Amino acid sequence: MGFMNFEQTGWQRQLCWIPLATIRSRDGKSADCAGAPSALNQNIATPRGQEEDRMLTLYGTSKSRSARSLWALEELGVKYEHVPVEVPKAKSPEHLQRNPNGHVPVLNDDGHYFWESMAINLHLAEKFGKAPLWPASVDGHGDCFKWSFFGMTEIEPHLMTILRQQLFTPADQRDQKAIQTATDSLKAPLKVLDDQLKNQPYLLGNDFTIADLNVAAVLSFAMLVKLDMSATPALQTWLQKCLGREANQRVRGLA
Ligand SMILES: N[C@@H](CCC(=O)N[C@@H](CS)C(=O)NCC(=O)O)C(=O)O
Repeated sequence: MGFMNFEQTGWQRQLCWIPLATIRSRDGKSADCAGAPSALNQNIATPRGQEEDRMLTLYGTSKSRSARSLWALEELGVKYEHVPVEVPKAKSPEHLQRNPNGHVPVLNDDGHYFWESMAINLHLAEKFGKAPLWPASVDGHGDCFKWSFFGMTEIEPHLMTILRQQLFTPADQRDQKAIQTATDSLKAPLKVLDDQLKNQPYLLGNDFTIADLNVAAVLSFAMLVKLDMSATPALQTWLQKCLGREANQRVRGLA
């Protein structure tokens, strides 16, 4: 079988998009989403050309898409505060002030609020990253945008369809046709990735960049649904390598 053999963590129990959790939050008890700060990374990187006196706060539990922004922060080694807002609290009045969509993650960068996980990561990479994580050239930046948007638009929606069906819909109510359509729709973009990775270790070449982080973070959902990726071995190898990075492993230990 071509299933990825990753340990499944709290995601399955606490998954961010779990409909019941969302319904519960909309039913009231919304109130307070300000958890106690749980993580203060001690590795300090400074924005290029500035002294480090600004404050970064990332809102969102690691059992949500916030994991990808926490991963970016950990890779960058920036000092940040983590407020692990849980998904059912994302629609609370307090959190809606941070993000009118009522979603996590949200980044507060010295009073400026950013939302959308990929935007957060690209912003962080541009501001705090150095080559190779954030490439030196403008064309390299374009490649990071390209792969990140590709991950969000060509891959994530199909994975979410499968995930909602497989993990949150009772077996006898699953829409098998929707699962099959989503699985079929993934074949082409996964082959694009596999082709890109056949002759080079990372998406842009020899080095891990924010593009790899963003696409691998999206594809981490594929493991939760045990997607068969045996037809794309180069992609499998790359995904194992990316998700196994120390910075990502640290995130799995966060609230
Ligand atoms: N496109 C957004 C999606 C964010 C999103 O949907 N986050 C989920 C958690 S993984 C959420 O906050 N859901 C709360 C809700 O729907 O009430 C991103 O990538 O940041």
